[in-house]
Amino acid sequence: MTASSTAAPSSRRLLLTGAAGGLGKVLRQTLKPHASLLRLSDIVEPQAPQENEEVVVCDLADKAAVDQLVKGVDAILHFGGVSVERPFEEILGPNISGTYHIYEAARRHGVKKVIFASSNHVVGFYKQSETIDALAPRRPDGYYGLSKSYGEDLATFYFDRYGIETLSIRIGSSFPEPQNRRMLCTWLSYDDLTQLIVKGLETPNLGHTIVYGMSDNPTVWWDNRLAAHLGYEPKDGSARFVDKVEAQPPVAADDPAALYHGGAFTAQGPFEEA
Ligand code: 15L
Repeated sequence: MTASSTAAPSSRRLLLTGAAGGLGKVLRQTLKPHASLLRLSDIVEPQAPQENEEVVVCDLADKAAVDQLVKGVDAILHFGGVSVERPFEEILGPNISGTYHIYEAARRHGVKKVIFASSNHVVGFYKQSETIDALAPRRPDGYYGLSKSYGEDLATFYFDRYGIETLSIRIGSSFPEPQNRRMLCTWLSYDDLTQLIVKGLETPNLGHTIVYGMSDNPTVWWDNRLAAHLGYEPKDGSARFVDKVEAQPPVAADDPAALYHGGAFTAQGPFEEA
């Protein structure tokens, strides 16, 4: 039997998928104090294991491999899969089948908590003039956003049917600093992302909670009051980057980057056969 994910970090065994990716590499460092063991997986080999780490190469599209991957952990931080807009065929295995495999393995092995790296692209087609909360109907802006939307549906289903709890973090733009005007609104610092994950691990009765992953930015399009039970208090904000970003050339008013929550993602595709 696995320990509860709300257990003290000294006895918390975490699986991090996508550990060789941009956010995965950051979380590998920042989550160290919050886990007794970090099992790090990716489709490409993550860096060699350090103390209290295990490294596993795993294709999320391989159901049997994912089943083995999940065995013996207390909670899963699911950050693996394709993280940008791509043709449906490239998204299907890692993101859609892969997330299903994660939940099935969680069910089979009695893992009761998942932190799911969802994305703002599940609501990417809202206009930047609109502010929405987690109850707003989803408006995915591409196949990537659709796969995250499906992941959120899996989270709801596996809670209702099997009691597996999930925090879906609709990550805005998690980079060292905001890279453009849109990201002044969507930016999520690495420290605030880490705080959200830890809140997700420690909050009891999570059910399926959806939270927008953003720092305390001067302008935001998302309302997190429905996730108040997490007690998330962002410590960073994009205000200190405003001057630097606004020195960039202006963006045309009809550019998707200036129109939609999802920015340029809303204008990608179609992906025709060669
Ligand atoms: C995402 O979901 C992507 O993974 C990331 O690369 C960024 O593009 C981000 O959204 C964003 O919207 O800025």
